[in-house]
Amino acid sequence: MKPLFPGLMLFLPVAFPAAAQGLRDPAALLASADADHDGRISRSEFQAARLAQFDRFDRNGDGVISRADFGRIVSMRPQAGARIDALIAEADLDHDSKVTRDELAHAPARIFDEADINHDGFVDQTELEAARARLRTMRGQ
Ligand SMILES: [Ca+2]
Ligand SMILES: [Ca+2]
Ligand SMILES: [Ca+2]
Repeated sequence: MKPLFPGLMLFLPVAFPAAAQGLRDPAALLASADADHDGRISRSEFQAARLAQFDRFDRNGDGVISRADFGRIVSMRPQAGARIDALIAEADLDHDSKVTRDELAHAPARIFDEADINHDGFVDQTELEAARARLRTMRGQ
């Protein structure tokens, strides 16, 4: 079955693979966030897409995202663990090592800000490509 549009894959309720994909490829999260299909991602589209992932990251369903949600992944893949820590640290506004839905909604959009090179509040296709290229460079590919 072909997905209706590639971004739909990210919103299917598949617990781990999609979450891991989002962690591995922030550009994929950005690309899938274009809810109104105008070819560019606004800050609010990005924040909505990020919030839509909350339940997927909250794997044990206790209402908060914490390390407890990623126990096995963290021990199997130290790199993923570092990314999860970074994600939690970025959104954990009251520093209790747990991210609530409200905290995620209000967390800084660092991925978005880095991608929005001309700071017009939108990530367009050129900026998205640049973000992908940067990520590839970071990974040494
Ligand atoms: Ca858009
Ligand atoms: Ca949880
Ligand atoms: Ca918190």
